[in-house]
Amino acid sequence: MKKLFSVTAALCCSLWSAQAQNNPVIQTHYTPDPAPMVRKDSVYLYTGDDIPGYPFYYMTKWRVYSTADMVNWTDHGSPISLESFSWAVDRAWAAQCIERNGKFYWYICAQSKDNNMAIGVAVGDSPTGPFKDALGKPLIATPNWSNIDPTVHIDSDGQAYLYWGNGHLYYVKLNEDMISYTGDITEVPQTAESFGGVRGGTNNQDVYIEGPWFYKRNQQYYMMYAGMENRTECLSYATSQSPTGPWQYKGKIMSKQPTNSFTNHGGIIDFKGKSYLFYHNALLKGGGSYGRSTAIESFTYNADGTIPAISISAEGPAPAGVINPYKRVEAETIAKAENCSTSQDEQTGVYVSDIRTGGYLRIRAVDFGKTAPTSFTASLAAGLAGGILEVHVDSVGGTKLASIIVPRTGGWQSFKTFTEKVTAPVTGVHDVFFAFKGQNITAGRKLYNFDYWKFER
Ligand code: FUB
Repeated sequence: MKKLFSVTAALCCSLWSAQAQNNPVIQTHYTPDPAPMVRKDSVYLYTGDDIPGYPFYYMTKWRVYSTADMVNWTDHGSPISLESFSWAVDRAWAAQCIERNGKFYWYICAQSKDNNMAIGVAVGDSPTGPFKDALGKPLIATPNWSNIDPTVHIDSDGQAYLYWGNGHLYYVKLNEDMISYTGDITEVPQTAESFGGVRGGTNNQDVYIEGPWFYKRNQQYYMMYAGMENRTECLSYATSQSPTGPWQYKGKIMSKQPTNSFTNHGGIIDFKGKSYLFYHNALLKGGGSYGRSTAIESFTYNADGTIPAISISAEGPAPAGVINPYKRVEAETIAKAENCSTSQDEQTGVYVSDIRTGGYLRIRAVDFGKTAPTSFTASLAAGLAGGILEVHVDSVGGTKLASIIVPRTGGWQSFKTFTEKVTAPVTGVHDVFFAFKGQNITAGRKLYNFDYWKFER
């Protein structure tokens, strides 16, 4: 009941919701090809890692994030990269992770040594890894450039299906071990009835391009995919009464939207009673068709199970929970970040790095409860003195709660905890802003690294 009250309070608090601008949801890295996975009370988000400025999708690693509230995302770093797959040479492209019997299977695609694209699988004991190449070789390695964009679903009878493909859509039935398959690779026939059109067909027809997302909901199977309109990818979908078709084209989900990206690639989940579409756009500062970022829209299925047309928004979803500030919160749990990035090392794990003057972190829907905190603690590391961490609520220039003047701590990776008094009373649900400031700082130099924070009372 108490939890329900807090969530309701969070959803009703206009102070922070009015200013919210969540999309793209990650601002510290470029995060294309989002693949969400619901597990218990959290959503895990698996993405690629774009490097804008490159003239193609020359990508080298994959990333993982998680959230319990759909707005504050915790960065778990990059557990796998091309280096994790001895057979992979380039193009760390779209991927999806799924759980079976307590193990996590992360299906990826990459360019293999024979210059084709191939699908591999890494396995881990937790959704954030560590992960290890399960086979030491690709799972799908036909001499084919179409072997990209794996999507996987385990049906209610336990049979798992792996779909994938660019231009062509293929599937296999995975064995229970999830790292082998039985039977032939089957190509799904493409017709106007199944996917809106055929490649090379008339210009006004939709067509399956890539990025399939296969799932089941209320006894119906869905295949969302990147279709094509005006030389740009849209998101379209088909449904079926069986996991292997026949598929029936149902139309476009995301069409003619100003994403600024040639590609689109999505995933759909239900979480805490709502439905969410994950997709990518090129709207993060410095982005472009090779600098794409995950964005999210919530939506409601029509009564007959069809998916409505969905427009992109800057706001994204509303909070589906609150943050407890009296427990350690990782600094890399972020709704919005400016002028900073994240890094990881063996000792500390992931932390907020590359912090520059004028930047900030926004954490949404922080529930201070009925009794105000008296002190604030942060774990910070600085190779040079002069940085200041200010804590505000409601906006980056809103009421100041605390301020830490950060001395040299012995190095940029030498984290020390600092505790300061809270100088203004705060109760209830607020957005918290960490403002990055400095005293006599040469323009552009980094201030400090930030590992975690909490309030005490
Ligand atoms: O990110 C590289 C490729 O671009 C993906 O594999 C495709 O789905 C498209 O998004």
